[in-house]
Amino acid sequence: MATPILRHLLTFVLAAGLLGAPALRAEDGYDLWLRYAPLPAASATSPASAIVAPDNASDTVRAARGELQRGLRGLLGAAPAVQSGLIADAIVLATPDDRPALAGLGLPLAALGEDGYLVRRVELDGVPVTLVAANGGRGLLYGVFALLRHLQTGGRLEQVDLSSAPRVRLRLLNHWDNLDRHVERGYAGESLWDWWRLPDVVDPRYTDYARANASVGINGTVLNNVNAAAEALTPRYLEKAAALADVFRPWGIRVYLSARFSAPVDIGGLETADPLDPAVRQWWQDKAAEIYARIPDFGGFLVKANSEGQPGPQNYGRSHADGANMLAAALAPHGGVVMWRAFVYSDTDPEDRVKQAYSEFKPLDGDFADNVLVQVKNGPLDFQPREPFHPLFGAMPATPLLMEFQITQEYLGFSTHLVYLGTLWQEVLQSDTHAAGPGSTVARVIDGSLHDKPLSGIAGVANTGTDRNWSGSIFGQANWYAFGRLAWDPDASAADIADEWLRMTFSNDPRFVGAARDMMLRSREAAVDYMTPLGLAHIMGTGHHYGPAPWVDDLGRPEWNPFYYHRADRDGIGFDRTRSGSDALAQYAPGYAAPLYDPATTPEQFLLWYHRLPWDYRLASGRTLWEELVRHYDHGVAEAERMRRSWAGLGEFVDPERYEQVARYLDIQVREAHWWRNACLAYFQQRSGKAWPDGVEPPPLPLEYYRSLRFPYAPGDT
Ligand code: GCV
Repeated sequence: MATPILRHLLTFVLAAGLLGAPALRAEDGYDLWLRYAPLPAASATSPASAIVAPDNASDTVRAARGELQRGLRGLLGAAPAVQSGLIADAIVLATPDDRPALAGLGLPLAALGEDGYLVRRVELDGVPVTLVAANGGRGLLYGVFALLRHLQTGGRLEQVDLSSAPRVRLRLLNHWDNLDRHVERGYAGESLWDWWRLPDVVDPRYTDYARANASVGINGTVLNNVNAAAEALTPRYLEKAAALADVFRPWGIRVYLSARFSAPVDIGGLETADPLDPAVRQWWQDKAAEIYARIPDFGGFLVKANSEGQPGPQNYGRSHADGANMLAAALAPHGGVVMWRAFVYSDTDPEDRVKQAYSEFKPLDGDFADNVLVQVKNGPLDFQPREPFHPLFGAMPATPLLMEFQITQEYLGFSTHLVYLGTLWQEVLQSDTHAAGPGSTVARVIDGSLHDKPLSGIAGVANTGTDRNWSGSIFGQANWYAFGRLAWDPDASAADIADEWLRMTFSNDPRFVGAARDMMLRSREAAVDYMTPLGLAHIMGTGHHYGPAPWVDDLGRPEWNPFYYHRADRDGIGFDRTRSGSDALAQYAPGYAAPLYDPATTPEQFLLWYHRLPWDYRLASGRTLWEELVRHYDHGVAEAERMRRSWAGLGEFVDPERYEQVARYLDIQVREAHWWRNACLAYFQQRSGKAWPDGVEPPPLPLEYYRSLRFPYAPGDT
């Protein structure tokens, strides 16, 4: 009997043969959204006659030129030659410096800054051309990728008219990659960085990584885990990091490192890492000089300090600002920055965990040096399927706040669940902090415009690894892509991003794009519903965070336990964060918080995040809380099944290899959605003592079964 993959291949070959159409070539996902698949004859755009670029091109312009050739070769079947003389219908890459004629065109180049671009049809010295203009090499590179995206998504060369500049300065990936290649919370194989063989062996894959990042405007990468090994700062590893920096540089990507705060002791032979100790300060200054000697455009340090066991300034009775400023002083002469993480919660403080970062950092507003950004996760807990935005956004007007999103799906089913995160990030970025009145969105805090901050940044915890498809799954690539596009423009639409990713990754056929975009846009809400509906959070398995475990209540510290976050018993469920509880709401501006004090005016998506309510509490639907909880879990499962059905109808648009991988993963997702639903409902039913609502299927197995499951080899664990 034919296996599913064989069956699919057969259908494919037969269909292609019968219809006389060429079969789609098998693809393994390595090419990401940069496949440059031939444009169908009907939509083919007129070819370009040549690529015109300056003779004395920088490495970055050479990279742009090469990418344009590569892209056009794939899309149009032939790569135009590169030359320096103007000819009609050429694509011209130009900056005002190398082509003074640009000045006469009245183009709005000043508004583009260093990285913006403009692509349009113009007459240059009387010759009609497609112009890619920018103020420097990086802008040209981004312009080339924008032009290629335009063609890949069905646009025509002769109609091109694009202009864009990034709203955020630092657009970074954070790799939680250890030096032994284990990736903390990684679900796509090992670390891309082959530390052991570097710098002698420089994998060509590093260039493809840089191309992919540059194509979405990512301009920096933190190579190593925030749970940092001090060895990353030793000469041996700096040499390796320098080799990576050399590969990334032409693509506009700077290298950053996570710094372990105790490095002066761990590798420096000092007896203290006290940030006010002159010898410690000198050690970091010397270390910075050593790094810049090897990596002249080194970006700076990312630091996790006094968090989850990492050392930090508080070990010496100093503040986070003391620690950050000491490193900032070492980097400042070289132009580097410090990204100091606010992901802190104490192992002794009984305060509601989601309040602790604000309590710690808000009083430090104004104390940080100019080259420090405080890096804040999107929500106050930890990358849950849904959380409110972090109360620090808008609350530190004197400090640049750098957004930390998680691209890797630590709490969202790992790489085998299709969960498009563009919608999650958009929800956060469009949240209104009300910090300076209505319209003070998180996006405006992050891009620096709300509080007039020249330094701004967004980071995404990478989902890349050695898997051929980079992200562990094909649809996981969409999250990498969407992160980059939102980092460039935090007001971009998640739906538009999904649309363009689908077109570049699979097909421009509207029948495919419409159905697949619908899957993507519904997928995050589906995951919320089958995992943590109505504002529930952090009920995943201990340590690995795989699967449901709402029952865990016996770990050493209260906030390690899922039970801490829902507190379900006979009387009700939820965490009271109003005045009668932890009053976490007081950390938000009144314009945001006021309606949330009352459950009746709290959006249902945050109901149990802010309120503890009896099971018979009636929601707007007229259903009780218990009935609504059951309904949401059932809806999540139905949505997962719907995704699988939708994909089953899309086989004709996708090559067999990628089609099959997505299909098999959707099988896993459906199975695990059922598992989540059954395990959580079995548990909450037992806690509540409520009868199953009419027509609802009780879980097929007893609670004890779900509780007995163990996953000792789940990937990505610490
Ligand atoms: C890198 C969560 C994750 C940890 C991670 C930590 C952090 O707790 O489970 O793996 O550590 O966040 O962001 O520092």
